[in-house]
Amino acid sequence: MSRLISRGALIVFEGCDRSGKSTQCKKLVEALNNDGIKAKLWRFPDRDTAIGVMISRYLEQKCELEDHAIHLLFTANRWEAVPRMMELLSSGTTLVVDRYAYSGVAFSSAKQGLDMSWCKQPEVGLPKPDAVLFLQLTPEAASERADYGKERYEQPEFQDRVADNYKLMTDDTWKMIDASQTIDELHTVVRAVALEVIEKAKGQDIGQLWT
Ligand code: T5A
Ligand code: NA
Repeated sequence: MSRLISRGALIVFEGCDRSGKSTQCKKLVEALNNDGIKAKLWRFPDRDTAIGVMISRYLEQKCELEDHAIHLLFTANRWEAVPRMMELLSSGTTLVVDRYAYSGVAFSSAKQGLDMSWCKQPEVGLPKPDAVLFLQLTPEAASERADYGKERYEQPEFQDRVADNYKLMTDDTWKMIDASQTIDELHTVVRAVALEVIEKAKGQDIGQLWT
């Protein structure tokens, strides 16, 4: 008789620029691995693929791309990762993902001429996160953190629109977390939430986003 392997959870971190996502993702994966839980860090954009290289050049303001075109590249950068993500999840590895489709929609639809429903369409059907941990920080507080303002979207007015767009996408998988806490305080909250999510995901199928 074969024993079913319980699947890993898909845990996504979202939030405005500099809210501390990458810091928390890394600490969470380390903590889970130390507890003997299989977990892997993932991030979007994945700047290492051919598509990711184009995205990175755009973000670093080294080239220009039409708004719809760059939106579709961000989406394609997620779809190209799906086979590997599904393989890992079904083999029992939890994925801790630094940004996902919500970033795609929140940032692109903050631009003139791209509406939210158009932006969502190419993301429909991606693996649905078991939880979205949203790190809440005011754009003013974010702008005081190191290296703010280097990349394309790091301007307070743009980030305000991004924050409004995020609000329109919240659902019952979202956990709002106060990101003005210290790195360690935040980690304690994040770890507790993640452990609950991982336990709950075991008995459930992976859903499809926005279907
Ligand atoms: N984007 C992304 C799209 O437009 N469409 C998409 O589909 C996707 C996926 C790059 C840009 O691309 C856009 C969104 C972005 O504008 P990125 O590579 O994730 O996306 O961006 P990064 O610049 O790497 O990350 P962020 O700016 O979002 O920062 P993080 O990850 O939120 O913050 P982090 O952890 O790097 O911390 C920032 C600084 O704050 C300190 C850290 O030490 C660091 O110096 N810090 C804290 N300070 C005080 N208290 C805390 N609790 C702190 N936590 C961290
Ligand atoms: Na980051």
